[in-house]
Amino acid sequence: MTPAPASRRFPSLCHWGAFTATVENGRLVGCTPFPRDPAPSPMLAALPAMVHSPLRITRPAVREGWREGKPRTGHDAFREISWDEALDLVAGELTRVHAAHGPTAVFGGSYGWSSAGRVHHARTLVRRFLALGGGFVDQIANYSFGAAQTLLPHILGTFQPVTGRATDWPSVISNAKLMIAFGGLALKNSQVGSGGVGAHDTETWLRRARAAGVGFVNVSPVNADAPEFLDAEWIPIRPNTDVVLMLGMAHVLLSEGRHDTTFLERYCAGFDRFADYLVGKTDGTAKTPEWAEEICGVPAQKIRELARRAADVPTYMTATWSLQRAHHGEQPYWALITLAAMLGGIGLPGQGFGFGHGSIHGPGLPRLSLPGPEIPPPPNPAKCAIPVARIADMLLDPGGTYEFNGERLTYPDIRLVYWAGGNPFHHHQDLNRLQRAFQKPETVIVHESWWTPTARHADIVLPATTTLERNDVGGTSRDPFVFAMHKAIAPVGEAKNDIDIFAALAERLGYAEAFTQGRDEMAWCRLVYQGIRDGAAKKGIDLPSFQQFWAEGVIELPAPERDYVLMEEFRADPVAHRLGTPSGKIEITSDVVQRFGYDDAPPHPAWLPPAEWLGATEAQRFPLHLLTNQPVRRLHSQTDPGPVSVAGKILGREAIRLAPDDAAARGLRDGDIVRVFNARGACLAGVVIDSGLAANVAVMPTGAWFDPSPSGDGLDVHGNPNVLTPDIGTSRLTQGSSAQSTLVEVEKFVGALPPIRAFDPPSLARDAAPV
Ligand SMILES: Nc1nc2c(c(=O)[nH]1)N[C@H]1C(S)=C(S)[C@@H](COP(=O)(O)OP(=O)(O)OC[C@H]3O[C@@H](n4cnc5c(=O)[nH]c(N)nc54)[C@H](O)[C@@H]3O)O[C@H]1N2
Ligand SMILES: Nc1nc2c(c(=O)[nH]1)N[C@H]1C(S)=C(S)[C@@H](COP(=O)(O)OP(=O)(O)OC[C@H]3O[C@@H](n4cnc5c(=O)[nH]c(N)nc54)[C@H](O)[C@@H]3O)O[C@H]1N2
Ligand SMILES: [Mo]
Repeated sequence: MTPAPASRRFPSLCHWGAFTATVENGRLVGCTPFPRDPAPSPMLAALPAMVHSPLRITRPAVREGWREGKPRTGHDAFREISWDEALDLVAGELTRVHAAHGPTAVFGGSYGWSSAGRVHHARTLVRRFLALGGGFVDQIANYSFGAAQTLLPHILGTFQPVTGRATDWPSVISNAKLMIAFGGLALKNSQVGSGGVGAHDTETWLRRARAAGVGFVNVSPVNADAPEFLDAEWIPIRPNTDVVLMLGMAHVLLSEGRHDTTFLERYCAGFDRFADYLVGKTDGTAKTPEWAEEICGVPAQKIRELARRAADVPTYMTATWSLQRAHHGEQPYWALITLAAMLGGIGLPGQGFGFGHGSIHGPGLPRLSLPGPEIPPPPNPAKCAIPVARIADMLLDPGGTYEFNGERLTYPDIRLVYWAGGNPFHHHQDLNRLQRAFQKPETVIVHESWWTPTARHADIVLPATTTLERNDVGGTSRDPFVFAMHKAIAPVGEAKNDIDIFAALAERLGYAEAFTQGRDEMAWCRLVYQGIRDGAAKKGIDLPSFQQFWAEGVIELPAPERDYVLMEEFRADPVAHRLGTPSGKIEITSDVVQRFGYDDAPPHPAWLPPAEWLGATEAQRFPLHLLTNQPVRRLHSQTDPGPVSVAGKILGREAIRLAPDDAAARGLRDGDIVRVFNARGACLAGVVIDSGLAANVAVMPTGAWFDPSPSGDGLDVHGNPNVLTPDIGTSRLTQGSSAQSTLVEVEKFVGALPPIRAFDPPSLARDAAPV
């Protein structure tokens, strides 16, 4: 009998949950979910295969053809080099570009989710490294809620309500009778929290709400956006037209005198100007339910009923972040706040509005208001940043001007791109355009653990460890747990920790001390933990010593003594707790936004048709509205080659969901491979027929690894929908991502299926012996 291999267990964490890593013979063999987690994510099962995947980058590598200026195709060959050579190359390129062009020629925004561990958070580290090295061009806001992040300060004086700071579930459960969820409450999204999740309890809270008699309404093009146990009423809506439904409801409240005039006078500014728009004084069109029905497809009678119901019973309203990830995506958010103001429940227990309940783990979770574990990067001496989603515009148009939130700005001339902890060839829109934009810089440097599409577009690739290969501390302000993440296995291949790569580069560049501050890994872990401990101490909570925390692997912060209610203090005393807006009130009309004079961002909520939607002329050529939502089987593009994600593919391609009539009209059946296309590009996908979709709506999750066809015809053979999405800002006000405003056509794919190459490592030459 052979003895069982010695098995060791380590506490660990990723964005989709906490777990115990089981290690045998130096290999990760299993992930056992955190015992306190009532609904662990199935995505945990992808980790062992991913950590030991043949797609791991095991040695530093340089792209063949880089020095000769050959285009970056995503399928180039690489040559492996030693760490010494690689670090000299990177330090040399940074020095050369800084000397010749200054810090604004280095782009280091490096957007992306990186790891749940906060010491080794790659994006934070690259910004820290570049800031201390003289500066760089950064990225501000995010793809998640970029439009809201810039808009909400004009209306509420802060964007906190969009980050997940919401009225606690217990308050909603005891007080609300109706919850209207624009974009639904899909549990697939609450698998994930940036910085990790302790207990996945969104389902628990939703079930309690249902049991307490809260009625749910799911306003979404997708029925599956509400879990069945909610018995939600489904109101199918045309994508990107929620603002129209809300305006129709607002019109009912106003014309039937059901709006709360006292609340509007005391707590809001500019309702009268909005009312003039609502009744048609300003543009000759009254925003009646009949007007709304024509545009959003929801019957006028239904709009009336919903408005009356919301006025009759205590109502809580939420919207997913996806609503604002669309052209003119500010409008549904502004309209939702306005609608809640007209209903008068803002600041009362269980009423008013919130955001993100269907987007992420955490909104509504009772949690003490404490900062999560983090080490913010130092100030950037170059003082230059672009709105995150304007990256391709920046690369393609150096010196070009653009507008953003009241400012006219100029794009810098980028020579070097540095990315660690993100995958722009997943996250950005119009990837064929991004690929053209990526030809502009002289040098692209990427730290990655796997040969992702972004690593394949780099010139110098440095292999990074995964969280299992280092010690860290993880957690988020949206969750009451803080986790110790123990190093479970040795680095795979020659992979190094991002922090050590940057320290070695800083050493070569002469600022090692500033970068490391003399700390090693465990000293950083202690520092991060101490930050949480100090924050807790200020609230009178005594947390255990680092030693004890590290040994036990987890701490749980106590539950708050009373429910948090969004804007409760403002409601109680609007003078003492005036908002950070110019009027100190909720700005239903904003004079500041009016002064900007943007025709794509008026001073109050309004219907502005997006460039692409089912009512656009474009819809004659491309008659399906494509929603690219978050994937149920992975986090964005992470673990896409792993077993959990791959099990959801159809002949290796990403799935596209089509309504039965839309499929029948094109002669398509379940399992067919189709070409999804528009004027920007095309991708392959496998058909899934779904009777729970609004008419003319197609749904494809994001994150299939970009696999451009070698013929250069703009076809992605794997099913990455970002070859189809438009690369335009939400508006000049917020310049967010407009991913959800996409029209496409679908046709049966004929001919031999092209092979998927994204899951094979690139061709790798090796001319130096491993060190
Ligand atoms: N069409 C469309 N596009 C979208 C969206 C949409 O709804 N529709 N959603 C957008 C949103 S909200 C977001 S947040 C973005 C997400 O975009 P990203 O955050 O860029 O996507 P990820 O796939 O999470 O990429 C993270 C990368 O970091 C790498 N990584 C992880 N840990 C480490 C580490 O420790 N070190 C290093 N060096 N690398 C590491 C992973 O391997 C992975 O490649 O996508 C956006 N794109
Ligand atoms: N499993 C998993 N969960 C995730 C992520 C992941 O990659 N995987 N990513 C995380 C990240 S980074 C973020 S930012 C959040 C994003 O959270 P969201 O952006 O809110 O997520 P989505 O899944 O794109 O959208 C939620 C639902 O809104 C609906 N919807 C789309 N457009 C419209 C519209 O115009 N009107 C209405 N009424 N509904 C619409 C879609 O049917 C969709 O299912 O998700 C997080 N959660
Ligand atoms: Mo996001």
